[in-house]
Amino acid sequence: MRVFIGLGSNLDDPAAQLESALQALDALTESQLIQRSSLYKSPPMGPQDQPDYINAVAEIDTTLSAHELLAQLQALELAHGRTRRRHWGERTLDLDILLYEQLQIADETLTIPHTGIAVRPFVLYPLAELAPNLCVPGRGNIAELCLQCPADQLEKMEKTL
Ligand code: ROI
Repeated sequence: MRVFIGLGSNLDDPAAQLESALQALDALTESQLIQRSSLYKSPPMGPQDQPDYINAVAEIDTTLSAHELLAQLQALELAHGRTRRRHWGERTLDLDILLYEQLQIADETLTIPHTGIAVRPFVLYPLAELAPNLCVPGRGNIAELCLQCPADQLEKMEKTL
């Protein structure tokens, strides 16, 4: 299955957190890292009294189900010392399933496509770097969604891999 995962961090050397998370995704059971976006820097959405975020998107190929993958990603977040300090607050590592094939899921634990996908530039633009022509079920084509999502606060960083 073709799956896109959003990565974010704003604590404990965010860029290093993301690089290490990308390696962990490549090593994930029943999965393979296909491609990764550049790193992007942006001011926090939500409470402003926290550091800037670094975000990226990864594409993996996996035979894990969406819920199996979620459990794996949550374990990875914990392994990276994630603590949830407050709602919409700072975190060492955030891993979100953005898209799982063209599946639409909404249950107690999982919403796919990810809720913020169409309105968060730090998700949409790295995703567009990997798959501009992909369709987000119920929302439309990624390149078109970008046109309606201003990216003036988003800074693309040097690709490191
Ligand atoms: N803001 C930015 N810029 N990037 C994120 O990844 C991010 N993640 C979050 C909240 C707190 C909503 N703000 C964010 O969860």
